Amino acid sequence: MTDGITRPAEHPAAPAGSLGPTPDDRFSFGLWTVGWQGRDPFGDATRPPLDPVETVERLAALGAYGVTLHDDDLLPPGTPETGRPARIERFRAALDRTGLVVPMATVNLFTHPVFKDGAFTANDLGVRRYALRKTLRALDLAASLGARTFVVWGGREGAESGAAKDVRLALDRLKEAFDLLGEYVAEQGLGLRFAIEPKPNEPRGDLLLPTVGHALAFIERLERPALYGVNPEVGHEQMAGLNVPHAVAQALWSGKLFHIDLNGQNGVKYDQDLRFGSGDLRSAFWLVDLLETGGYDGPRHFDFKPPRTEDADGVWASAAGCMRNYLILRERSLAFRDDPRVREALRAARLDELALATAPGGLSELLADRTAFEEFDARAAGERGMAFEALDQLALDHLLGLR
Ligand code: XLS
Ligand code: MN
Ligand code: MN
Repeated sequence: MTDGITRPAEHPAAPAGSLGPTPDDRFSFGLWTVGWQGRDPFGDATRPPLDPVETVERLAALGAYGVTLHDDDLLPPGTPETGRPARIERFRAALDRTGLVVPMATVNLFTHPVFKDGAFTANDLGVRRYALRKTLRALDLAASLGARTFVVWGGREGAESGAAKDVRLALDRLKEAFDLLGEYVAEQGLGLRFAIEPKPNEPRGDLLLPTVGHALAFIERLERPALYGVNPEVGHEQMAGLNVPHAVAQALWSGKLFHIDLNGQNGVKYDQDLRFGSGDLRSAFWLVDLLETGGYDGPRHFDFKPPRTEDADGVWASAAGCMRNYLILRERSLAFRDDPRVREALRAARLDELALATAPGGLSELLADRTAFEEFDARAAGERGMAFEALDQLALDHLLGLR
């Protein structure tokens, strides 16, 4: 019989200091993340509400650089107009005191019953106009707090049944809304860019703009495409069974990775919002490797939910874990990229060849080159191994800390 407590040999502690986050690491957290009270479809809250000022102080103490928010996180619905300035000032004073910044803000278009059929694509015209006005106010709030990015997650833009939503018309309304918001930002000189956050489902049966690819295609149909990018969330792409680093790489390649929501997810199921590093650790490794080597210089934003099993200490342990796991993976990625054996394995896997243009001399040169086709030994190329397995094993060794 086991007593349930394994006692492995003592491991040397991870190098202290190198894994302590600092503001230079650009870690940020949403007020709604650590502030989640644990209310889910089956159970009540397990934690008391968290004061945004306390969140700012705790995050600063943990080494984060930024805090993000929905309009309603700071100004709960029902806050009288006259009560808004005092709440904002109290929050701003905490930011000033701690040096924390607000790199991103967003709008809640999903909690209130008015948004039960969506916001910008609600069938009810009045709801759509109300949603736009609420968002314009949230844009002003974001700009006044110094945010540079405005995330829009279409929380309830979707449907549960076929005839309930004419998707082509809904996309017309979605474009109309984004174009109006873009016009406002440009005319008011708010200095904000939009990051559209895709998600395949939940809370609606099916959501519009379900994946990064859908969002990238949609952006190109807008009047001011340069104003819009994407905010991929790790778990959301995984809910659709997709490869997160691939999605993020395409966003980067398109110049559209304006922001990112980091968290953990175990495969195709409900939106788990686990601590970053939970779930698919290999995918998290490649994602960190991509962000660190791919030229992304935006915030590393955690959109996670400390499980409802946790008390306040557990909440902050969970937040610290997100940052620690990112830093561990960053350290592992650096070790991988620095290893001469890896560089050799990359060459053996012909990654340097992938970097060469396929037909630098253009179409006529390609057509004239007999070695490209008539004399090309397709059989030999088909027989040649690509050496990917050895390369991937090196990566796994590094990820597991064996190199
Ligand atoms: C929900 C989304 C949400 C957005 C911000 O699934 O992740 O938290 O990031 O509204
Ligand atoms: Mn999520
Ligand atoms: Mn998110």
